[in-house]
Amino acid sequence: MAEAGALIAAPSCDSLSKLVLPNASISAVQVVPAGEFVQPTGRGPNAPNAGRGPAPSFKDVPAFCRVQATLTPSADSDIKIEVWLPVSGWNGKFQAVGNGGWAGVISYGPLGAAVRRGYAAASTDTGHVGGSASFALGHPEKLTDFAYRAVHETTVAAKAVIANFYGSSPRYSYWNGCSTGGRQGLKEAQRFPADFDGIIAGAPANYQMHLHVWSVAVAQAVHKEPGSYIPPEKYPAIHKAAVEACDALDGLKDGLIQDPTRCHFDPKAIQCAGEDSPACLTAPQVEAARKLYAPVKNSRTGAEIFPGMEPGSELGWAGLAGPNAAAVATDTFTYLVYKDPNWDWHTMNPDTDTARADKIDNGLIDAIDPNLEPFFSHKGKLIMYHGWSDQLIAPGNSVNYYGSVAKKMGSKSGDEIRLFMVPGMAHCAGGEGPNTFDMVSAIEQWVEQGHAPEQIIASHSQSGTVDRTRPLCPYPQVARYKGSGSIDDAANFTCAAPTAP
Ligand SMILES: [Ca+2]
Repeated sequence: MAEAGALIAAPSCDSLSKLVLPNASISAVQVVPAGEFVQPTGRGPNAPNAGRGPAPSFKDVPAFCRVQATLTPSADSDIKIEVWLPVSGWNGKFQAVGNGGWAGVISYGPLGAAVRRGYAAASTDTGHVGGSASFALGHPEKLTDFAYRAVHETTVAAKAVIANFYGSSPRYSYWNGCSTGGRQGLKEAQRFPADFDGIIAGAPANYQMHLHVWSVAVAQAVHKEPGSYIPPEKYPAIHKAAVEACDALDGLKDGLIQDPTRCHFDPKAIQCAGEDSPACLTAPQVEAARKLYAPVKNSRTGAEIFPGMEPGSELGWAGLAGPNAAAVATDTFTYLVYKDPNWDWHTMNPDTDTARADKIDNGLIDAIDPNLEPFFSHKGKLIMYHGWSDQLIAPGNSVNYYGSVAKKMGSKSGDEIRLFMVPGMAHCAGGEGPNTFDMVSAIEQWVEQGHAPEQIIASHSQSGTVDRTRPLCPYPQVARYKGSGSIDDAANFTCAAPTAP
């Protein structure tokens, strides 16, 4: 049965095909009836969502006007964007959603989630197809599109499409992204401070050059010699030992390490006494595991290049410490730094290659500027979050960026930026800790009502049933048990300053 709203709005959706925007062409417009969106499929590794988890469901996405456009801010640009406009029940607001890895695909799942909440939403592929950085070879303008231009241009175009469709501009505009999407959000705050009123930046890959030096260094640590490699069947034993060593340090035995920075677990604790087995580590594996927990440093100056894995992250180590270095990281050197498809990751030298990558990037992709004065002056609010068990981007990176902003902006920063570290959460989602939470409501209440988030309730589910809730606390606060009641109920916890170690 067609919805009345769809029938009324269809003509104006249609008319968007004639909309003229600078450096843009509308390629298709259509009303998608409620629940009928089907994610485009492609072939091979470049297919939308390939290797990025199960395909999202769109069954409960209400009817929307789907606008597809191509943006060409440079002669070499080929930026695909989609703007999804609810045909009825628009909440008057705009939400742009971020990408993962090297992008190269529209983020359909997050678009659907935004429209479900009544948002007009937008996503871009950032100007190339497929999740590799090979597009950048010989295409500096396309690299600029990936680095920041595609997101900004998408935002400008989407706001124009929204104004045209509804007859009014969005009352509030938000960014919502994790990983590369977190980097994109921070880049927006730093470079285009007027684009968004609120930004959610999860587990940001905002120090990409250093992040990828570290990612490759992790692979080098477990491939130093054949005996260094830690087979994944040993991860549970390391994980168990780390959690057992540090669980109680936060005052509560709950299987979670509330603040891993206080945990000084030495994997030598499970070094094999006799026969090698999945329950213990050989001496070279102990050495490799120690390197994974440690930050990567410049061997001459001692300067930290990037923080290490935290205790608790072990179950996800295959992401970077598998049989090969992660392609998302080696691509930075292959296609951006050395521009040599035959570059061998075994040859990376953190001392020299960090400086080389920094020099070549020169702040293009990296988004580490701590000066958020223009964003704060625009009344912008920034929520960051990061799982303490992140296996792909060391969580200390978010602590470092947050700290750099606090140092630069002084006492103002607490009113404009908050960081929520998530015990036991892996990269952007998943993990043993409560890892499902509603950052969109938190940023809405902060931006629209002036209520800064004092805590955000997170939940953990097993087979679709919630088995634990827990407050996430603004860093450096941690969730502290009140001393009575279920440890699986958030009501029995309070956000408090960390106690002295
Ligand atoms: Ca604990």
